[in-house]
Amino acid sequence: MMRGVRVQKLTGERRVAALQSLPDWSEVSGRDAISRVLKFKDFNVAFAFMTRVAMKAERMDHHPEWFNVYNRVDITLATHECGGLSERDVELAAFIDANAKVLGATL
Ligand code: HBI
Repeated sequence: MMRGVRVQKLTGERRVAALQSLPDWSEVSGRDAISRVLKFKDFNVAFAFMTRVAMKAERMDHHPEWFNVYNRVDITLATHECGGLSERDVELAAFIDANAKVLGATL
């Protein structure tokens, strides 16, 4: 669906506005990417969250870099084909935030 479409790297004012719309995300040092750590009640809830995000990622053809131990999920978002942040990262981050909220994430 989005495969093959040229992805524009976010720069300047558009990048600043995107980061302002995602206050729970941090810029990764040393690369143009954003990250967020989430904690859930237990592994079951964390994995339910990951399943929702995985299905969204598959629909978008846009995949998180993530790490899970028990109830914790560390997520990094970047767009490899543009070597930085794109609107795809912003869309996936907003989806992650909405689902984290529904599933009672902390941090
Ligand atoms: N996921 N985060 C991320 N960044 C990409 O550039 C990316 C992806 N998933 C699939 C994908 N690119 C494909 O479009 C290409 O690797 C073919």
